[in-house]
Amino acid sequence: MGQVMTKISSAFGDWSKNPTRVLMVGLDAAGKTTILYKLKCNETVQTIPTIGFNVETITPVPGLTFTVWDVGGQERLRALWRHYFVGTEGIIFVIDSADQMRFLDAREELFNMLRSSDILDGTPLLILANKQDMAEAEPVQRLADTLDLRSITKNPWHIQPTSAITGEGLYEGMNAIAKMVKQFKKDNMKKDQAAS
Ligand SMILES: Nc1nc2c(ncn2[C@@H]2O[C@H](COP(=O)(O)OP(=O)(O)O)[C@@H](O)[C@H]2O)c(=O)[nH]1
Ligand SMILES: [Mg+2]
Repeated sequence: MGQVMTKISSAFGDWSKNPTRVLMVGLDAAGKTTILYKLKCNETVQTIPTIGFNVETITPVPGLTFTVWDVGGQERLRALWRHYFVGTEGIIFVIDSADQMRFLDAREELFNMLRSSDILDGTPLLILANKQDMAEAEPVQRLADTLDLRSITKNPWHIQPTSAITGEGLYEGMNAIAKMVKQFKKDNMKKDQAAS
């Protein structure tokens, strides 16, 4: 088992009894599939760009499931997304920090998704500013400004610089979302108790 995986197990460790579904999305080529493989076996693999609504799923530790797809274009498929939003307790939005040409596309996709239905209100959001190993990568604070993350008010969020190639930042990111998801579950439990 890879080092990243071992650390993630400790971040998400006690969740085998309390299953959690995390959605990982982003424009194509942002690095999602590479991150998945890195999380799973700490090895970098060649990936083929995903076509259409191609959903990947992995369970890196018992009880924790990542569901992954590309956003962008494919308008007619968006209606299907809702189905995956139900029961989601964490969102990871991956962005290619070196692809300046598509920052605004990424921002639009992120906000469209968050606004597409109230199902995602309150759901913790982790933004992975990926490909930070590249010379032309946008520094994370500037990327946060460009993406206008401060205008996200309905979701607790955190932005983390990463490199899926070196693995840098992946553990920190997973740790950050694990904390947010735990809090989210706690709050939901309180709400349920208050309602009953
Ligand atoms: N330099 C660099 N390349 C990356 C990184 N993450 C992914 N890539 C490369 O970017 C391309 C697209 O990655 P992929 O995981 O297929 O993106 P996806 O479409 O979001 O699943 C591949 O050639 C990866 O090797 C990274 O952190 N740094
Ligand atoms: Mg992919």
